[in-house]
Order: sequence, then C-alpha cells, then structure tokens
Amino acid sequence: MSEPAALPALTVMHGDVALSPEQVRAYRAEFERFVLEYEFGLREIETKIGILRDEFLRMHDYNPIEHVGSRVKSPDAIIEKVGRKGVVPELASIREHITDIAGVRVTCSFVRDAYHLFELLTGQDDVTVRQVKDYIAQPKPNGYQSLHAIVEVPVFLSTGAVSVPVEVQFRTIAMDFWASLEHKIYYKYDRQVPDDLLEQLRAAATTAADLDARMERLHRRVHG
Ligand code: 0O2
Repeated sequence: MSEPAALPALTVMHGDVALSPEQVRAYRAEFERFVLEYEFGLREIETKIGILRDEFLRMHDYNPIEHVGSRVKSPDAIIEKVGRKGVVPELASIREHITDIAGVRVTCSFVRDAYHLFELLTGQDDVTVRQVKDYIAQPKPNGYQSLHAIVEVPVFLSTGAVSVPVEVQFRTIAMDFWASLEHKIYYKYDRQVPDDLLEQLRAAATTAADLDARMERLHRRVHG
C-alpha cells in the first residue's frame, strides 16, 4: 500500500476545510484591518483626553488627570471573551458584541474629576455613548469601583468613516491601586480567591473610598 501524499507545509485547517496560503493571507489581512480600526479609535479618544488635559493645565493651571493608559485587547483575550460570552466567532459578530477591544483608562486625582472628565468627553458632538456602568455609585460586590463608558467615535479611513467602540474607564488613583492588586490576586489564584482574601479586598476597597473622600475634602478646603 502506498503512503498517503503529505500535505503541503503551509496547509492550515479551518474547521474541516484546508485553507490555501492565499486564503490564510486574506484572513490575516482582514484581521489586521479589524485590529487597526480599534487602534485608530483609541488614538481619537486619547487625543480628546489629551486636549482636555492640556486645556485644563494651560487655562486653569490644574491637572485633573494623573495618568492615561490604553490597550487593544490581545487576540488571546478576545478569543477567551468570545468563548466566555458565547459570541459567534466571526469578525462581524465580535465587532458587534465585544465592545472593550479598545480600552482607555483615565486615572484622575479625585472622584469629582472622574465624573467631570466623563461629562466633558461624552458631551462631545462626535462621541456617541453606547453604555455606561457606574461602579463608583454602585461598586461591584467584590469592591471594584470605576466609571465605565462604551463610546463610539468616528474614524476616517481611505474607504470612508467607521464608527469604533472604545471602552473608557474613569477612576481615581486609589481605585486604580485597588483594581491592579485585585487583578493580580484574581489571576494568581486562577479566579478561585480564598474567602478571607476576598473579605480583605472588600475592606480595602472601603478604605480606598474613604481615602478618596478625605483627600477630596482636603483639596476643597485648600482650593475651594
Ligand atoms: P482587561 O485586562 O482590563 O482587558 P466582563 O469583561 O465580562 O468582566 P463586561 O460586562 O464586559 O464584564 O464589562 P465591565 O464590567 O464593564 O468590565 C470590563 C473591564 O473592567 C475589565 O476588562 C476590567 O478592566 C475592568 N473590571 C471589571 N470588573 C473588575 C474587577 O472586579 N476587578 C478588576 N480589577 N477589574 C475589573 P477585562 O477584559 O476583564 O480585563
């Protein structure tokens, strides 16, 4: 009996179907374009936040923003979320249902600044608010606090305008400190955090909120 013919080295399987190198290249180009739109959406939002920060600094001699960070979700994280949320694994469906592929985090000095920046950004004519989750007014059961907005911003490409969703998180330094530690603990214990640690995290979130309130009172007393 003769040996079966070896598959060409570049054959890639998509389900039960073998893809040709051209098809693989086309998929890759489509995915690159998909991610690129989110990178451009991030840039638009970052520019808007940067302009607000510079205006505050130059005209009011006050900087309400401590730090701005941004990221496009990694392909692995997108795939994980697609599986977890039961989204159809096709680009059009992912585009519709996964709204935090582009994310900007704005860390502010005070709670009041977080809300103020949220109002200033979401009040802009070319920014459409798709969803708001106010975890400052209503913290998550684990203590997590932050103000989340999914906004859509137009990006003008050579092929025309596309509306790109970007998740913007507004929080204080204390909230950010808490969230980054909680995130590390969550992954260290592979999402099964022991009860006593969960309790301590909740207590720490309350302490962080107290600190925010106290610092804001001090600030108001000094600056009005
Ligand atoms: P990363 O690494 O920041 O991208 P879900 O994503 O299913 O939890 P949903 O409804 O899609 O929830 O969005 P939600 O609740 O607005 O949360 C999205 C993001 O907020 C998360 O993104 C985190 O960045 C942050 N976040 C929400 N809850 C918590 C929390 O309890 N602890 C911490 N540390 N961060 C939180 P990703 O994709 O999970 O992570």
